[in-house]
Amino acid sequence: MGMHKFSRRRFLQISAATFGAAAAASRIPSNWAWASGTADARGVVTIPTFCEMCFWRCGGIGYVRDGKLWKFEGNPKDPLSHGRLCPRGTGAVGAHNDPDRLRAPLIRTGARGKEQWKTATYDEALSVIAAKLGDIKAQHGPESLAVFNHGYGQRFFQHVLKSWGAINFAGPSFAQCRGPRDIGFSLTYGAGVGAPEPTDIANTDCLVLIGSHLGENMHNTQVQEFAQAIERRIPIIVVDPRFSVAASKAKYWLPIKPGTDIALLLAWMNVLVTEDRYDREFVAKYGMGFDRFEAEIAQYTPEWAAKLTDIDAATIRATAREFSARRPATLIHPGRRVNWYGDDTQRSRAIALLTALLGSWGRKGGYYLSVNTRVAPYPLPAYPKRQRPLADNPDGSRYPFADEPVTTGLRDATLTGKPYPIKGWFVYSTNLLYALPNREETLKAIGTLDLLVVVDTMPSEIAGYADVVLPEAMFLERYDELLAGWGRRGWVSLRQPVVPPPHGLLPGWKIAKDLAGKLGIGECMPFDDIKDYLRHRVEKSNLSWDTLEREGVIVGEATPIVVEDGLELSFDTPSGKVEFWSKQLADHGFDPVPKFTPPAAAPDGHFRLITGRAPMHTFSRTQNNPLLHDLMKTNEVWVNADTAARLGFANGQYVKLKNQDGVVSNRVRVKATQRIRPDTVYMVYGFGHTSRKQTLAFERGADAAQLLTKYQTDPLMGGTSLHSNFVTLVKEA
Ligand SMILES: Nc1nc2c(c(=O)[nH]1)N[C@H]1C(S)=C(S)[C@@H](COP(=O)(O)OP(=O)(O)OC[C@H]3O[C@@H](n4cnc5c(=O)[nH]c(N)nc54)[C@H](O)[C@@H]3O)O[C@H]1N2
Ligand SMILES: Nc1nc2c(c(=O)[nH]1)N[C@H]1C(S)=C(S)[C@@H](COP(=O)(O)OP(=O)(O)OC[C@H]3O[C@@H](n4cnc5c(=O)[nH]c(N)nc54)[C@H](O)[C@@H]3O)O[C@H]1N2
Ligand code: SF4
Ligand SMILES: [Mo]
Repeated sequence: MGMHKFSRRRFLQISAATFGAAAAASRIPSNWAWASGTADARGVVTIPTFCEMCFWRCGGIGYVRDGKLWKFEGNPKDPLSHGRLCPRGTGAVGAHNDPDRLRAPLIRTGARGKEQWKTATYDEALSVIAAKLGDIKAQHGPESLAVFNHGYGQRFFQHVLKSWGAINFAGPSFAQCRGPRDIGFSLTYGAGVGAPEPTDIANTDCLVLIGSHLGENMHNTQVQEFAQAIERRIPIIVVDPRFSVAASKAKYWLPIKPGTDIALLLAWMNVLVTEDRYDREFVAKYGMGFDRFEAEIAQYTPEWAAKLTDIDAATIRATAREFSARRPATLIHPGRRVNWYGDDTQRSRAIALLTALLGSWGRKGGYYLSVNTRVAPYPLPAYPKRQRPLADNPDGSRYPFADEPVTTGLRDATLTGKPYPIKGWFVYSTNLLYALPNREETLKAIGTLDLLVVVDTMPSEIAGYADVVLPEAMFLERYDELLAGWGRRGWVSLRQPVVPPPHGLLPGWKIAKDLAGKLGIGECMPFDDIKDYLRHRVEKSNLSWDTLEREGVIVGEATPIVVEDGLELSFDTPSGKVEFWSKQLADHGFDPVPKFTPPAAAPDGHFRLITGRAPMHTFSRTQNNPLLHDLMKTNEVWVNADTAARLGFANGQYVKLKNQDGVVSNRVRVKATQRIRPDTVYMVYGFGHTSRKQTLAFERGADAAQLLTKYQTDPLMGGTSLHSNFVTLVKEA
């Protein structure tokens, strides 16, 4: 995107995993029981596929009994699930059975957002879309369609719309999630962390979680390794304003003042450098600009940080000594959702630098370097040449270090009409009204559109505003693109239908293919059945289709992923080194070594609102799932017990939250607890649904996203802060 010399390579690729069909086949036991489509003695059919209840993509096995989906369990062959799913994965059965699912395409008849529709056939709905897209293209050009997409099914829609000429594609996984982290690491090592994170929790001797709340954040493989780490009794250090589940397993809980992590990280680095506890060999061999870094870091004493963070200097020293004593097998976890305060790229860069001081990059018990997988492509026609700049970041100067498009940048372009008008939104599997901060802006932008298409499985809030809703079969009912996995080894997973979709619902690939036909570009989907497409790719890669269908996953060979195994480190930064002092940041007017700026203080009587996850729900997508709803029906607002007492709120009492801009939430129960700082309140995000068609989730709990009217944009890459709003607690009338 930009003109800067900055790596676009997201994952350090040490070798393309090689798959020999013979080698892979030789590892498969001959008595394999899960032949897809064949029933066992009890009449139970088992079919492997991979999960879409979140984006971790665990391999699972669907069980069908008497023609009905019975259960979904982990696939023991799968490198992510190791045979076990998290509660949300198991709950996929509820997503299949949810009576509130979308059943037919809808065409809007009332005003936007009024949820008035007529049902239509896919053919009718796609005709309406194709006609509107034709108008948009004729009047404004194909660049005027913005595509918001997320999740694994996005691939064929992306392909068809790119073939049609669309160029603006963005997902919340960048600016609203892991983007700042990956850019912070890229600026330091020349490679982002990527997902799944290459954190060697399995082998670490000391785990530092700074904000990352594993155990509530249920990313399966990490949680399994975390459980083992607890059993191994390694020291765990948790930095969180809230006593998280992880904190309850920790040797140290540091209840940091929200927004001051950079100060703590700088002080930790100060201790390592001034007490000579860092990895001199790593720094000498791979480091660039260490002298300038060292000179700058000298001022950040634990005493300096104590005043800012509310963590006393002795604890800062003790924890630094604790984790540096175990280097390089110390893991400072990079977190995942890091869009908190608008300075998040620098916060992540500080984590990357601390990791470098510990020498735990590319090391056992620290970060390993993921192995990539290559699968042969299917021959498809080339996309039309791009005629205009990307709308979110036209010349790369708006977000100089962004290496993916920024959702909120596309929203801005829609609102301003600059650099050119955006007249259509095509939304696939992302509930933009919950995922982006400042809902008013999203609604205002939607108000300017000629066309809003939403592809979803549920009557989500964003679907409520669509002109045309295209329902999709859920993941247990469809094929999708192959998964080329990366991690300790490379692997390939197959998503395949376990049960047929109800109500004649179509899978995404088929909807995309039919849309291509209507748009007159049918040649971009030159296969009748997606199985032909998938099989071609698999066989071209010298893999066995039969094996993949039967086992769901084929795992590549082991190659070195840490220095201890013989891995040679290299760095794709401008200097080819680990950049302790970043010239590219200095050249762009940013701090070459992270600096701490205090976050805005709370207005009088207000509390900072922070959010996170609950183990049994994913974002805003599972609250109506009957099985997961049973496990957790609503959220609560965590309030420090003393604060609650001072304000006269009893535990369990209903309150409403009112933010600094006067936005008032739905009612929610107070959880009065010592497990949170007095200046902060906490809620699980994703509740408080406003879509009436989600009958179980409707108005259950409070919606944290609604209260995020204020946000800062990270000047390096466009990440939007989600922890910069303040609330008061209001008694229910
Ligand atoms: N306030 C606030 N905002 C946040 C976050 C936060 O913690 N707080 N978290 C951020 C993060 S980390 C992320 S990754 C994003 C997540 O953002 P999103 O991915 O947008 O998350 P959801 O809100 O779950 O919206 C997913 C939508 O996809 C639909 N869906 C589910 N499965 C399928 C499918 O198979 N096919 C189709 N077509 N649709 C499907 C669901 O019904 C739902 O409407 O949100 C970000 N935004
Ligand atoms: N069950 C479940 N698991 C999930 C998901 C889900 O929806 N449900 N979503 C997945 C996705 S896409 C993502 S991105 C991850 C997100 O999960 P993580 O990356 O682990 O966490 P966050 O949601 O960013 O952070 C939440 C934690 O940060 C703490 N915190 C808030 N402010 C501060 C601060 O200033 N300093 C510090 N040190 N801590 C702070 C909060 O109290 C909370 O414990 O979860 C993944 N796993
Ligand atoms: S972590 Fe849970 S929800 Fe996510 S893919 Fe794995 S089993 Fe599914
Ligand atoms: Mo995320």
